[in-house]
Amino acid sequence: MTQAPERYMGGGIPRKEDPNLLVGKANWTDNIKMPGMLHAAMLRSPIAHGKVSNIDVSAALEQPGVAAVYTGADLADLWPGGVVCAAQVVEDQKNPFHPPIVTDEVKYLGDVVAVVVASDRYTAKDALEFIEVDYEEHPVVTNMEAALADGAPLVHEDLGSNECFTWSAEAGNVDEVFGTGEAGSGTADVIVTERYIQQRLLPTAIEPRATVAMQEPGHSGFIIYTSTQVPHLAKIVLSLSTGIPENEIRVVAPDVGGGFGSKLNVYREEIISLVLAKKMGVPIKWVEERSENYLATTHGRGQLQDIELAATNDGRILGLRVKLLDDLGAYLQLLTPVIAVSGAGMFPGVYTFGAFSIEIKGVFTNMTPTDAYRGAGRPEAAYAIERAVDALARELDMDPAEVRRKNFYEPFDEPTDTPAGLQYDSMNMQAALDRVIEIADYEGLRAEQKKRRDEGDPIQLGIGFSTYTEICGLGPSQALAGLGLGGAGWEAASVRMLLTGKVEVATGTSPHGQGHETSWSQITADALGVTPDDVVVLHGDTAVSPMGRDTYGSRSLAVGGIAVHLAAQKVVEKAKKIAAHMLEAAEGDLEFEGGKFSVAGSPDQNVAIGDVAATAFMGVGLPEGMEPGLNENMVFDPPNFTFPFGAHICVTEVDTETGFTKIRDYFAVDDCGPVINPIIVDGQLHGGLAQGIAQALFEEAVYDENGNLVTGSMVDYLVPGAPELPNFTLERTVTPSPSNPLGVKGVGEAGTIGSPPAVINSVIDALSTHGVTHIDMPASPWNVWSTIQEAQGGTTGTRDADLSGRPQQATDNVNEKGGESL
Ligand code: MCN
Repeated sequence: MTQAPERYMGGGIPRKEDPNLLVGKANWTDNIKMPGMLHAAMLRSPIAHGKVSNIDVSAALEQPGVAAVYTGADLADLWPGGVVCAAQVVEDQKNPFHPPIVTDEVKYLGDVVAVVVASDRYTAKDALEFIEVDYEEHPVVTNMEAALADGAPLVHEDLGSNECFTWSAEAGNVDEVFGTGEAGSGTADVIVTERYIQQRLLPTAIEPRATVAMQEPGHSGFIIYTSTQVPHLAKIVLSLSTGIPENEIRVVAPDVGGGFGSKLNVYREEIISLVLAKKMGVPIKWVEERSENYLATTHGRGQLQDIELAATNDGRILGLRVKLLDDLGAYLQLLTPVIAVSGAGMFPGVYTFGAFSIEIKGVFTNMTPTDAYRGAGRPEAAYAIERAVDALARELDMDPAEVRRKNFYEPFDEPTDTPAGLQYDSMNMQAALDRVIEIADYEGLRAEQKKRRDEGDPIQLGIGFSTYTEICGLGPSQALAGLGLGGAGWEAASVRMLLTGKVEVATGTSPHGQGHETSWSQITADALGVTPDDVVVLHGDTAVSPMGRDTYGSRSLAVGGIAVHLAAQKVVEKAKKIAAHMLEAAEGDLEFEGGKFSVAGSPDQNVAIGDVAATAFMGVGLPEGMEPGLNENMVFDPPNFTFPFGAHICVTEVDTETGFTKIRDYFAVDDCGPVINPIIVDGQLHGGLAQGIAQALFEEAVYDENGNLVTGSMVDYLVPGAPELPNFTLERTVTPSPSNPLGVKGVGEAGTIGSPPAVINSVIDALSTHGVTHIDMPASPWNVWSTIQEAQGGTTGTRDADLSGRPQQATDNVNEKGGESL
């Protein structure tokens, strides 16, 4: 053990994880090879809705190398629970049974109809061609408003409607503020009415999903290696699906190449692999292909947002009314119904006002199920309020920064009530906004913008703001129960100092790119007075860290990292008792610094914590009655969520002749409380911003009216790369959270939540002299160009977006007291 002279938290030590990842030594699930292992391939429905009237697998069975072919009927008894949904947002939510392999009807393109098991993946895949299936096609519905209309085709005939649930909440006197909804009929002078579309997105982790399931050697139970964010959740859910007792399932997440929320799920392919391993008695591997990933892995977003913002003539917000349609897809995955509901409380954003109401309708459609995708409900909320605040500024002819400032909370550092019934933990929006305005040279930008406008430059400059907050650090068990998730928002850690003074940390978090091995090592090193190199962090295996709630909702540091910190402190407390005994001093007289206990006033009388660990291990010379070992556990259940926040400015150059948008600069001042590792935090922000920009400018899952995914591969689905992205200018303010002893807040999703409205507000700002007040995401060149033409009364032909069967976009409709509808 080397001497630790300094504090590691706050320092940018390089990520421990990277060397293995960079030199090809990572252990991906697809690298796993087991003796006798067979490979599964799924036969997926080529239509979006229909009855399977006949299925003949005999020819496939005859193919060389094929070991088995199963239909849903063959395996139905082995998954009594089906694919599990763990969220119940209202009592009368409709929960259709979700079979891992269908038995009678397919409900979306890619639904699984049969599985082939063969000697290798290519043989299995080739054999799919020999399965004969007859379908009776049923009508398809891909548009949420159409799905709710009388006489709409029903995704689940037996449920009698495509409405899965209606969830609503209200606070303050909404009716008084809005009156009849006309400006002036209530207390509001101005009511801004907007409709926004959150287009569906296709999660594109570098590593698609993969699973190896088998009987655990030497045990009666099963081990499932799977590319997941949630091994602990998977253990429970696989048990509920299959009836295999929970204590006979061990889940291991090897190295996981990203998840972004899409691997916060337990999928049919994991269930199928497990039951095949059980039925066939051999290890079964399934690996998702890239274009299969776009059909079979949950999609993100998918909301239609109607939002009304009420304000006074001088820009003071009085109330907010939101109506949402939430596109669930054909089935409920693990958390589908709660995604929009968990974002509901974030619609008021960083603004304080009195009246708020929201209604969310979850709608079944014949498309891939939606579920968590980086931000999961909060990017949608931040986008809506940040767009609406800009619309208000436009309506009142005020500077967007001024309207925002007028409605911010005064800085606070204790929990503060919000219009949506949450308690924000701490906030200083003024500092973040001041700083971003300064580093962006806002005045200079406005001057340049004016010059370009005056000169009629075809390339116009856009300056877009976003001032956001988000709810993360999921979360207090009690609050999660209130959301319909049952509870269990804690996180666990074990910290053990070994005989040799080295340290093992077992964490219940399950990193898949976030650098927990590094961050948790820093936290532990500071607590124990060792170096991060003295610490090994174990994770992602339910046998190694049996208590865990995994990684999502930017919870890992604020809950799991705190559990590590507190467990390490318990180790120090116990070590102090032993040290006092060893030094024959009173415990109260001991000081602990730099890994040494010393007697106050006589520093030569000291003992290193490593020597204390050896004594504790040997069990000789301990205080009477003390248990041997320096090994402490902690389960931390936070009292509140954490609410990071930030102020962003996106500077775009929009070519009004071609519609091409270039992000020239992106300035972000974010506040996630004290930072454990600035390199990791910058990396999280870079990735998050890139994902938000991707939604704003590039990505959209487009379905045609027959339920075919038109953007079914990376040729059609535009994932931006480094050349499409700007250099980010990042700064931070630091406002500690009272929710945990280190004051930290999450950062894993912050960039994705803050950036889409900054980009779109910027594009609209650039085009405001062309009469543009609204544009949908993604602001592709065609979309921008045709929006300009429409704003100027021209025609544009057919827009790509019309193919999607999305609801027709209402034009902005801004009512002003005494004014006309625009
Ligand atoms: N951190 C820090 N100081 C802070 C806040 C965070 O040093 N004040 C560090 C933490 O120690 C941790 C990292 O930043 O190493 C992220 O921490 P946190 O914000 O707690 O988020 P989680 O670890 O819980 O990660 C989840 C979050 C989510 S929800 C998605 S989605 C997402 C994301 O992380 N998916 C990712 N980042 C991702 N990054 C990669 N590479 N791949 C994904 O799939």
